[in-house]
Amino acid sequence: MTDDRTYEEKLAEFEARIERGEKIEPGDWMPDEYRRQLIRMISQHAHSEVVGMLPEGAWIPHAPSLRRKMILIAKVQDEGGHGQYLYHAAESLGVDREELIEALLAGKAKYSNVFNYPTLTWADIGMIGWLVDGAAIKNQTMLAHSSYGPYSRAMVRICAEETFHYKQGKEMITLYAKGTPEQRQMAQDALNRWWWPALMMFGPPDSQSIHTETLMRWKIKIKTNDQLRQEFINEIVPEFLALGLEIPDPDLHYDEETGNWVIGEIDWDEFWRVIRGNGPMNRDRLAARREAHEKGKWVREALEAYAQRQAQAA
Ligand code: BYC
Repeated sequence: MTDDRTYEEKLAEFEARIERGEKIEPGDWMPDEYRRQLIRMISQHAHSEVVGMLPEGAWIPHAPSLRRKMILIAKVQDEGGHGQYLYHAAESLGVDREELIEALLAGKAKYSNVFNYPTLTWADIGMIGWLVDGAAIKNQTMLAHSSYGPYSRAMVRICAEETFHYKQGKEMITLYAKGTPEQRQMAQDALNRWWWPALMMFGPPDSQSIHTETLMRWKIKIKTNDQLRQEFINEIVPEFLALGLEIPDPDLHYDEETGNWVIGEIDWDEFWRVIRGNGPMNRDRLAARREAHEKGKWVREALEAYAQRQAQAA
């Protein structure tokens, strides 16, 4: 059946559907820019999950007990699974997964700033679970209401698993903050190093954000970067303070009038440097992904050969 509607008519119907709270599904008409924005965002998100396995994965051989090792292995596996859901969600928009991965390996695709920092001590594992996954959950709970069906459904499932990650991280840091002076120092040091990169995860300030306006118009994002960052700060600051940990920000203060914890200036030069490939661990992260991709080549070839055999037999 031919569709005789003009572009303007299709756009108006598309926007009316979003306004009514309907989900847009893969076969539905959508503006090219909506598709392009989703591919950009979902693929960056998928890459973040897969690259995000590396800083924590490095500590699997050094976990201090069998219980901690099992939890960490499960968490890192979950992140790989999240990458899979998200590559699938991106593929539902007509893009090829191989192409997306090639862009990552070539250093052309972005992934979350936060995974370009090293994990120096075991407490970093707890801090990533609590602080980094906490920030991710804040953002992803919002994205679970996204207008694109496959992305919003992937977020619901991912958030459920992330909640387990968050709890194990919080349990660990709570234990260390109340533990020996060495453990307490380790927890504080981890907070000092992960605080600012975690706040940067929400993206640049609204005044410098390029995509927020378009994403919010089509309800891909429901809140701005600064709104989510502030909500997260308000939730997490009292929790760290209650444990006697110090937030590494001399300007942090509570504003009675707005009910907000107000932070000092974020070093946005550092953020842009890191996301453009010049953070402390960018080169190592991409080298590790390239090596893993190369080592997995025989598996992809075997799967391809198997699929061809099945097709011939059918
Ligand atoms: N890192 O216009 P803006 C996890 C880029 S993983 C890097 O504000 P937008 C976990 C942005 O892409 C969870 N780049 O963008 C896994 C844009 O560049 P391009 C990861 C960033 O889209 C393993 C430019 O800056 N979560 O939880 O409106 C272990 C301008 O930004 C970042 C997601 O991926 C950043 N932080 O808003 C443990 C969530 N921020 O594309 C845990 C999905 C911005 O023009 N993504 N940029 O070259 C989003 O929600 C949004 O894309 C963002 C940015 C809030 C990140």
